[in-house]
Amino acid sequence: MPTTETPGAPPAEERVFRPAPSTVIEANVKPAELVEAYRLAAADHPGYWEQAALELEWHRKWDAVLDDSRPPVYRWFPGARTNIVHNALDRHVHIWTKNKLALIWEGEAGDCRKFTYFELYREVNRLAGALRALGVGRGDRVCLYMPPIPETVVAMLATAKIGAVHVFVFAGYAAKFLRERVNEAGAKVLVTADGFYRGGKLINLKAVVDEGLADARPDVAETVVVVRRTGGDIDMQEPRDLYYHDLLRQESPEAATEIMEAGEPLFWLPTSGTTGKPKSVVHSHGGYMVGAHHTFRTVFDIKPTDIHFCTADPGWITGHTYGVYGPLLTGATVILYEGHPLYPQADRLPAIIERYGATIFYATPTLIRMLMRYGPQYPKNRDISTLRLLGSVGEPLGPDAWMWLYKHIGRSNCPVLDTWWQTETGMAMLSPMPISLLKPGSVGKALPGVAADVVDEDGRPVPPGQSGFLVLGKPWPGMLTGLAGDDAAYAAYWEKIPGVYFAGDLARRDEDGYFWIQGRADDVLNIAGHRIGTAEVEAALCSHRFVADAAVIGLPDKIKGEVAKAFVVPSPQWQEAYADADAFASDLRAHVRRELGPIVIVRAVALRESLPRTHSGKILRRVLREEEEAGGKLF
Ligand code: 6R9
Repeated sequence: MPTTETPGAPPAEERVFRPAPSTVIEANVKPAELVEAYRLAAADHPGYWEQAALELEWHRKWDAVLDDSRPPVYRWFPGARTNIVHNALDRHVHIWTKNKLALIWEGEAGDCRKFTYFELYREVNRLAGALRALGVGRGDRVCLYMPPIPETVVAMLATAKIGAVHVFVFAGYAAKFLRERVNEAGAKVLVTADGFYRGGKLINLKAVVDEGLADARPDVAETVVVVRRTGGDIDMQEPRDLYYHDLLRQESPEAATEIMEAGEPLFWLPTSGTTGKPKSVVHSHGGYMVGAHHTFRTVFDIKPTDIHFCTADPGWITGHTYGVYGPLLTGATVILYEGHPLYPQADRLPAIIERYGATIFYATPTLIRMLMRYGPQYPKNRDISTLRLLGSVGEPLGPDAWMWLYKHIGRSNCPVLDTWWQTETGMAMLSPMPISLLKPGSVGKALPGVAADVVDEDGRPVPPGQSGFLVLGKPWPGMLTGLAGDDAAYAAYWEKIPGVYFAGDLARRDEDGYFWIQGRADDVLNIAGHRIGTAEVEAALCSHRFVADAAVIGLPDKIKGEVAKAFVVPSPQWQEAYADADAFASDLRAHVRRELGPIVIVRAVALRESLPRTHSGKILRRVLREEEEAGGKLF
């Protein structure tokens, strides 16, 4: 049962940080407005989201806000018509944002390209025209296998503009994965690049495309549009392969925007797959647009002067929602960068913040931990005082990384917004607001209009402090409209706990309604009948001063059922403090015991230089478990 209280539960995090008075005074959503938002959402859930929808332009208004007559299929804004690109791009060309910077891009070598809304609009229109000329139309899938370059944003928007559906395959995925996704999507056109730079190396992306398409279905990827990024030597196959720039040369800078039904698909996106089997999540023009716009405007508190630095690759949901659509829907300026975050120098990201005056920095715990290893001095020679908000997403941040981010990047002056959400949710669901009291390690409360709860297996809410399943009780506009070609898997989200959406995570909620994510339910440890989230043990390990990063799995144990095994990335100075790895390991075991109580037994500790992660940076505990079963590699 996940409802038992964690034995000897860790001393609840007691630190609380208050926003600066200026943050409160200037916030888009001030305290009284937040109270009112919660009140309205509780009294009239669709009414709350209707107000959010009215912040955008529609070609036809909805017949109803929400059609929930056939759960678990929910249709947001049935009858309404729009196109997300109308709101993200077209409408800016008629207002003051026309000549504002939409996109700032920095290549790994420090080369920079900037696009105003007007320039981006014209480029998107050219590609939209070219795609139409290639026979792509409403509902057709276009596969994007793109590195983080401006043309990637152009390709997403051009595809959506003509009513086609973009299916992004992150450029780090191998040929086989690309082939499977292109086949699954039946994509006639694939947009890619010759290559890109990462960590000082030229990556020949087009070679992977050629390999992936070699035995793809014959009716897919009839055309491959290739952006010249590196000018590297590639094999262009006639008549399949066309250069992007050749294609666009003849095209008009004006193109009509296809007017879509709110529920029509905007994109498919394969989930990053910590469990192995990818699922392609489908999002729509109407609901997703409302969710992305509203949360970006309110949670990220976006102002006309903001420069938003989203470190996520555009190929992940974070890149889609808060790297492309959210910023453009709100008329913000967004920074996109190519390459490795620590190359050519460890302070590359602070250098980007300094160079362009970024005001918001949104990153992942993995990235933050990478920066933390440079110690408290980091980033000493960079002026990052333009920052006013920090965000994190993707994994539990943990109090230690939270504090580091708050102090060293935020100068104890910027709220840390730890946002919990998923590819499936499309938009942030749990998060502090800039005016909230902040608790290091917590993802804050459910946002207004989000009905999150912590329940037991039967769907009964568990008391504060106890661990349970994190569920969403009501539909929300950013939600997935389905999984490509798999209705049963879509329905399964609502079946594990009847009637509510189960996200797969375990959480606790405290007396104040703040959520604490404990990790994936699949990863949970069961020690002597007590269920303990991996995140909790990992956070305890990371609070040790010689631990840079940690992952935990369960080992079978005859008496306890399960005990923990820890994989630890030590910080560089550990060898000065301990005689050997055994001494370090026993201190770590004692440390966890002190932090979490005697029931949490760490049986073994393995020291590692790094942890296996998904491309988007999530720890692959499955791989650690497999290694362990195959004999492990204990140090
Ligand atoms: C946006 C994104 C979703 C899973 C989710 C959860 C984990 C995301 C988190 C977090 C703790 C946070 N997750 N945000 N865990 N704190 N702030 O990452 O989507 O790639 O689909 O992953 O990521 O386990 O269920 P996605």
